[in-house]
Amino acid sequence: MQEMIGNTDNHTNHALGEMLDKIAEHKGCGTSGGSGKSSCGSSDGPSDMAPEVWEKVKNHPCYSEEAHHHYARMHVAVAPACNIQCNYCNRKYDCANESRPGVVSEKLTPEQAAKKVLAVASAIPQMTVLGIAGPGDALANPAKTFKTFELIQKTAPDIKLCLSTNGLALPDHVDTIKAFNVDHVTITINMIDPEVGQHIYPWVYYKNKRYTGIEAARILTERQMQGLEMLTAAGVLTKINSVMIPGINDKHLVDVNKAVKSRGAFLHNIMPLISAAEHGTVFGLNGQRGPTAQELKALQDSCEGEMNMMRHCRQCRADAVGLLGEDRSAEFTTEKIDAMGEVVYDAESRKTYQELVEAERVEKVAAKEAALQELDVTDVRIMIAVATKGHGRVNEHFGHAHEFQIYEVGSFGAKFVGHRRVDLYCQGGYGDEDTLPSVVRAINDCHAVFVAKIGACPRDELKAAGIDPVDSYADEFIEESAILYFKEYFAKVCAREIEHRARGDADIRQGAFTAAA
Ligand code: CLF
Ligand code: SF4
Repeated sequence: MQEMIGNTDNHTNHALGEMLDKIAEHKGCGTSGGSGKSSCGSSDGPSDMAPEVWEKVKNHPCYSEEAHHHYARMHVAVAPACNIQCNYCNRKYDCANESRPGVVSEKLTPEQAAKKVLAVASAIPQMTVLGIAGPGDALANPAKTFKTFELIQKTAPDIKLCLSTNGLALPDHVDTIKAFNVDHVTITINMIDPEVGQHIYPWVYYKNKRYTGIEAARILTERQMQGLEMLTAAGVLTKINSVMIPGINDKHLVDVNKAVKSRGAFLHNIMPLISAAEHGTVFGLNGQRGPTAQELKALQDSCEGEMNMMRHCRQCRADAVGLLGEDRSAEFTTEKIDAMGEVVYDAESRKTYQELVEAERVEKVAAKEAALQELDVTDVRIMIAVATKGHGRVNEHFGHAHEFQIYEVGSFGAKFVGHRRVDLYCQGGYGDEDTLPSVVRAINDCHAVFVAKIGACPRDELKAAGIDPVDSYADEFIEESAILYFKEYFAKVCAREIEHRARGDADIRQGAFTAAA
């Protein structure tokens, strides 16, 4: 049994019991050797998959967790219409299958989109993927979606093409998807049982007719499964998005996971329902809650044995630009792009920049491997929150973090397991004391928080909450730092326990002596 050590005493005590058995087994700390390394989920690297698959995912920030620290994606909002209705969607806003609810994107024509892609690609050379994810459904607007792909393929052939769909129209477009060399398709699949589906989809519009209830859900699931099988047969990588809706499909998503895996899906991304009355959705208005972070993680964990799970999704908007987790869309509004005149696409300087990124990735992996050497085999794990603005490094100040990336660390190494959004603590150069408790709450199951810099006040508050504020790894690689920290932590815990045991033995001997006397 593996245990998680958080910052609570009972967790610690329980895990230590397990750890002591390991210490006994291995005759003390530091003597056992063995790596116990594993990689899992979308953190997989080139040694975990076929070379042609690695080639497709290595620079895609959504399909490779490791790549998302280095490479960016952009969306163009060219697809306004939709052919189904989801109870978590309000058509005033972007498609909630691939975006945070309540967001409105600036709609573009394919020609405007093509110009925007060139402008962004020139300004952000690590932007490697163009996705079409709404604001409606990419394949309910096939002419606009494929026209955009055609224009990009001509002007910027090095950019990967990606699309997201609810799947209803998918079987009709697999040939075109293949013809445009679209290597990545996301299908949102929330159910495989129409009995469940009827509570999520009030209607679908199929072959010029509107269907409702169980019949609507049955048509949708049949088309989704058919489309997935066709994509797999065509060699297109598929990611399945599922929205976790407590009480409606939460338990059922385990069956969805098995069904999509058996049909060749590459990655499963279970996202939380985000539901609020002000979004004006059916679920928002009837008080349907979303899952807690713990419920989401438990479901993701339970599915992990079945297939790769994505945990770094940021539910981005239909005109998102930048690294996942950052939003640079405001820098590239239609007004600003129109004012640019002709945009020249400089493929060479993009290539040069990406070569530097690749060199940094190699350095990062080597640093991680070196840190993993001689780490004792143990089932102890801790969680660490990290403030980062990219490149896989600890390079963000505590007060400037909009989110913390969460890593689980143990003898297997450091594994990304999620992220926690927080309100900005530093406002106009001053710490916002009202915000601090909510930031601490967001990461209170973590043992430490790694930051580039932190002030005295949040440092004290974190310590009081049992979270170790660590700024000694500023600008270092995250995974290497996390492993080094874990080693130190583990050595300290072992030493303390050995001392504790020795004291316990002495007390027992003392007790025996006193009793005998
Ligand atoms: Fe966009 Fe989606 Fe392609 Fe990525 S997003 S179409 S696969 S390029 Fe990525 Fe954004 Fe999550 Fe989507 S983080 S919402 S999974
Ligand atoms: Fe809304 Fe997307 Fe569902 Fe269409 S598929 S109803 S746009 S969430």
